[in-house]
Amino acid sequence: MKKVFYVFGLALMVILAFSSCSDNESVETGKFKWVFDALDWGKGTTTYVIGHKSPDTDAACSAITYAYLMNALGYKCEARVAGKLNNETKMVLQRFGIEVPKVMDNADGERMIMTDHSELQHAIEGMDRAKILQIIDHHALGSAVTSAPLYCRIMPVGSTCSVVYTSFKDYGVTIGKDMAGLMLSALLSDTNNMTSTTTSALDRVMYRELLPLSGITDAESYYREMADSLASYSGMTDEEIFFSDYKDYAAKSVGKEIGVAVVNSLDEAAQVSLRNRMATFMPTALEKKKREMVFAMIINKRDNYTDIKYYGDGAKETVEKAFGKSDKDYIRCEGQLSRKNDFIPAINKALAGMTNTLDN
Ligand SMILES: [Mn+2]
Repeated sequence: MKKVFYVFGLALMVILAFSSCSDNESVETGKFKWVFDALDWGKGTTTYVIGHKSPDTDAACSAITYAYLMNALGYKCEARVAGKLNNETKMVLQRFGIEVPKVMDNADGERMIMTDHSELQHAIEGMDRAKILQIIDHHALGSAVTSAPLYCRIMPVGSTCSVVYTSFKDYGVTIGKDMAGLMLSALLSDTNNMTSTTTSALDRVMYRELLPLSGITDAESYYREMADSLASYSGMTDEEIFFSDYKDYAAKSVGKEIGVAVVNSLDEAAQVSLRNRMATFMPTALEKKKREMVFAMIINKRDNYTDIKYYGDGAKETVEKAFGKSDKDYIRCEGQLSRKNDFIPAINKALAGMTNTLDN
């Protein structure tokens, strides 16, 4: 009799050991998606997923793909964009048959998921009065605060879509052709075709997996098509071009109230024309956005250089301190400067030396 109990006990232990083993395996396939249940989704309420103002391809595509992922996990989400899309993003969405999300300009009282930003300056109006359920990003942590615990995933990788990609993998959601295409395009866009210094090992793994899934056969010519679309500003006013990829930065984070626009060209003629057009508009931009200084980074994507135009009190001194003196009315730098990784840190450093008002 004792022996029977012994055998039974042993069998039970084996079963327990097996079940705990399969528990471990399921960690990788999204066992812990219950963490999302703990968020306050509201009954029957739609949560909006949105990127930063002046949306670029990563801002729009991270919102679309993350909203898709949340819906696949059973949460009612819809993607939104914070303004008109640039021609590159339009081309990408069209290519993969995805509709352009509706524009949302006020988040007051809404349930929100912020992608590709966590800084209120870069968010639509009312984000400080919204219920922010999640932040999915790859920038320095910004000023958004929440009253309830949130789900936050911020990684030092090439694009926010790289972060979204890790969530697809972790929660076991299949990546179809369209989602693969959007995430890959955002990665190519944010990393200048995998050449920028922000490109991480994770980005390269993602690139290898998503390229065949997306059905893109010639990555080089696809990227060229994206770059061409980005640099085509036909029919746009100086103001529309200046604000198509523009960000404000606060004095408390960089030392002065500044605004930085990024524009792209593909040849010297367009470069000269954009330099002049941006210079003409910059005094208006300074007034409109109530900035102390405004800058325009004009990037030649074919020949790999960046011209910096500046406007405002002390702007010339600041930019010369950061990037070297110039005898022209702009400063030329080798390579395609990243606003986030090259320009802002250098300006921050220059302003810190000049004003000593920085707190970090
Ligand atoms: Mn991004």
